[in-house]
Amino acid sequence: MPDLKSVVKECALELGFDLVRVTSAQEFAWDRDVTLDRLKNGLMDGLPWFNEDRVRRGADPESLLPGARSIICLGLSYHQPDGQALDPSVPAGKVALYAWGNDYHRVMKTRMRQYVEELSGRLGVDIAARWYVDDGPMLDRAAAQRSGLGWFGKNTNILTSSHGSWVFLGQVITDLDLEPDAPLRKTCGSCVMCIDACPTGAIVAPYVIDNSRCISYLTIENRGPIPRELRPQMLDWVFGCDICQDVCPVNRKALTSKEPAFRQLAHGSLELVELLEMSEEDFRERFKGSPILRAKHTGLQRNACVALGNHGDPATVPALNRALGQGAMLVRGHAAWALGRIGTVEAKAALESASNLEPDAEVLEEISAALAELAAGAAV
Ligand code: B12
Ligand code: SF4
Ligand code: SF4
Repeated sequence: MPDLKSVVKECALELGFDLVRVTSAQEFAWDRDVTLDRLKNGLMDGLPWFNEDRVRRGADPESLLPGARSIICLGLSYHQPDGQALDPSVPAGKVALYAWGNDYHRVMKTRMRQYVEELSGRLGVDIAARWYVDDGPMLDRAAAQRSGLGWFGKNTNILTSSHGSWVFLGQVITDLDLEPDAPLRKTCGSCVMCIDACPTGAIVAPYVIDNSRCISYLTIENRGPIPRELRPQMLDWVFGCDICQDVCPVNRKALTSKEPAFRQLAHGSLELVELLEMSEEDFRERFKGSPILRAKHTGLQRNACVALGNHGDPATVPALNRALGQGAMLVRGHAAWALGRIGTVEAKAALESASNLEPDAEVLEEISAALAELAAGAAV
């Protein structure tokens, strides 16, 4: 007769999860204090929903499920071999690997519900449970670390021996009394490759991200303009960023995801001019069911402008000029910046003509800054 924990684990693996470990439902007191400190020091700035109350609730599983005894920590890999190559002569923007397929919140949440039902059936009891995957106050990484599912990398991601950091993390908080697994003893050692590789300097110290410098925040969560000084450092990322994971040696041996829902490579990289010219309706249709919707239509177009400015292809000036004339306010401002970066005679003429017509003060400021850069010869 298999013991309770074996049933819990076998059931998770049979349902397709790649990793499963168990920790107690005790408070995450250390992680709570570290996270509250980060909040106080402005390192989570830009995420108004990530507040003190949320952190306190998330660090206390008992407050999420009265009578909680254990947390079953689950990992689902989204690692894919390289995406499809686009024609190199067409400027394209990169999408972080986690967003190449269907939205993981839905995929994993559905699987977790099935898991709780199946487990209740196998155990012959109606287990009390609540489950989360990046959709509640739980500190997902802290739970994964304490359960030994993986260990904290200096880029703050949870690294696993088998699947690297390319895993989504979920937890089932339950009233089942399970023997906790031990945390791993692994560390990054003296490696600092992710810190050196981060183009915006967002990993301000080992294990510390400054949210408002991270390309992932700037391209996905940020609803306003992207700070001008960070734009050149964002390279061609239009949704999320994988640089600190791509360089990580632990990820070299990561197994590929078995999950078909993540195997939809259509969104590996996106044609930038197409993004810039996409209507709101087309945007919703094209990215239906994808995490990319989170950036919103104007957010993605803003990101496309930044990537086009960094590509510097003169052939994209007409499209940027159209965006400067007809785009949303946020897009017009970033189109002006991109034209300034490209800096051809046509780009300068487009900026000058828009400076006479533009009604919005913030966009006018972007146009003036772009023209001033050109006058200084910085971008020509
Ligand atoms: C807010 C958030 C973001 C923000 C802010 C990032 C940040 N600073 O936390 C932004 C938008 C930037 C972001 C980006 C990404 N995110 Co995010 N994000 C979250 C979210 C909602 C909360 C994270 C959180 O609690 N942050 C607070 C800080 C303080 O936590 P932390 O950095 O983990 O801090 C811990 C460590 O630093 C550690 N620590 C501190 N000092 C020390 C010292 C030593 C020696 C050690 C060992 C540890 C250690 O203790 C701290 C407390 O636990 C979680 C989902 C969730 N509900 O948990 C997903 C989550 C963390 N994100 C995830 C992903 C996939 C990403 C991206 C990879 C997406 C992408 N490709 O663009 C990037 C990665 C960027 C990066 N390098 O972290 C996954 C990570 C999976 C994994 N394997 O780790 C999560 C867990 C979602 C999920 N359920 O799968 N994210
Ligand atoms: S996701 Fe990109 S910007 Fe953010 S910390 Fe990693 S390398 Fe830096
Ligand atoms: S790149 Fe090096 S320091 Fe960064 S998470 Fe990976 S092993 Fe750790």
